[in-house]
Amino acid sequence: MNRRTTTLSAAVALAAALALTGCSSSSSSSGGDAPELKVSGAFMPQPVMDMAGGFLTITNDGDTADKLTSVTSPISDDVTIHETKNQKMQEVESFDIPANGTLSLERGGNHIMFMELKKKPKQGEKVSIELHFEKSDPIKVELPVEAATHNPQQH
Ligand SMILES: [Cu+2]
Repeated sequence: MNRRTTTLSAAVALAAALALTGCSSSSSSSGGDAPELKVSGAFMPQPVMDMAGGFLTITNDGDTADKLTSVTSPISDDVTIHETKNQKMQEVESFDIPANGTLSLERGGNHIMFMELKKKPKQGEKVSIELHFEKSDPIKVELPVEAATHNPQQH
């Protein structure tokens, strides 16, 4: 009788362990159905006029694409996202962030545009921005202000 109880509880414990393992492995292998965004390499070159550009890379580790739809910042009420075509920049509605891909905002290409700066940040300061997406929750980013000519691509 004692032996039967032991066997039963062992079986229950084993089933519970299997259930736990099954659960965690299925959720990690499916990757979820939401974008998983990470921001890296963010900076703002020190502005020389009352406008500034912002640059960063957004990496999406999820199996679902997302879109960068807008950017807000306490430093300007007029923040837009721009692409550069034929050396001219123009405002766009959104930027695609592909599933398992990246969106790069870099000098000479796509960028965040800050107009009518309320104050001109200096090198060494930081500018807060908030990125807004079609699907993901907003992400707050601190942009370090670099030299006016800073360009990480040249390194
Ligand atoms: Cu621009």
